[in-house]
Amino acid sequence: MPLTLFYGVPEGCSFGSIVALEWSGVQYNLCRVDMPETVSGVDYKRINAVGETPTLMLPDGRLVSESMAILGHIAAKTIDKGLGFAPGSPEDDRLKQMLAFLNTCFFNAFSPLWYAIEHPLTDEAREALRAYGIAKVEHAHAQLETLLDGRKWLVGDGKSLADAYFMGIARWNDFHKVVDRTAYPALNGLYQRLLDDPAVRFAHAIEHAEEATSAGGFLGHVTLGDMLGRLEKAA
Ligand SMILES: N[C@@H](CCC(=O)N[C@@H](CS)C(=O)NCC(=O)O)C(=O)O
Repeated sequence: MPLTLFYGVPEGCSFGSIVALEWSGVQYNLCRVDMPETVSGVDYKRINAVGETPTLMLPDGRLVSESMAILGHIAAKTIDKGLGFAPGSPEDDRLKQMLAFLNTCFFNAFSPLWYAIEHPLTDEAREALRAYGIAKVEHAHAQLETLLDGRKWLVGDGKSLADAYFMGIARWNDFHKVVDRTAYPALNGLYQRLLDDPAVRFAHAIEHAEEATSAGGFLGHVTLGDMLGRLEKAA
């Protein structure tokens, strides 16, 4: 059985894992998970106990959750393709640093903005949360601009899985309309470069349920019902 990625829509952070699978060249299926309904249901919690996407099911049926674990798994399998690096090498240390920053600081900066639109709040509370979110997103952009320090890519001389994950989060700025990205030239350059990437275009099309052109690894969609059936058979 090929790899299967359970990805959340709309606007999920699973986006980076879809891009990573495309870049990796491995064969994989996708399973679409609607948020917040399906993702919080009892069926999906058999795939991901905490009710979050993404989760990657491996060919032996093992489930790997958390973007950092999924990207780490793909990186380890793609060292020969330059997407991952030898453990302990300077590039691997930088990859882990960038992924940790993106997952804890960059992703987290948007949390107040998501909360403000997803929960019933007074106008005053919503405004306070939005102001807090805006300050956090501005700060995280400035930090990432510093970390990029004029580089074209987050790690080394070419794209890595950190760039895949970056793209899935950075586009949230367009959804929430926070910063003018051109005020951060290196970050904006990275974003614009990735916008033209076929795997990024593929992930956008998948999210929007449009016709999507894969580099070749995508085998098609499977349903949550199919996957739960497979889990039962394997048990
Ligand atoms: N720490 C997790 C966070 C995953 C996460 O927050 N996923 C969101 C989508 S970006 C989710 O599934 N939310 C459930 C919901 O919206 O109900 C990771 O990095 O993979």
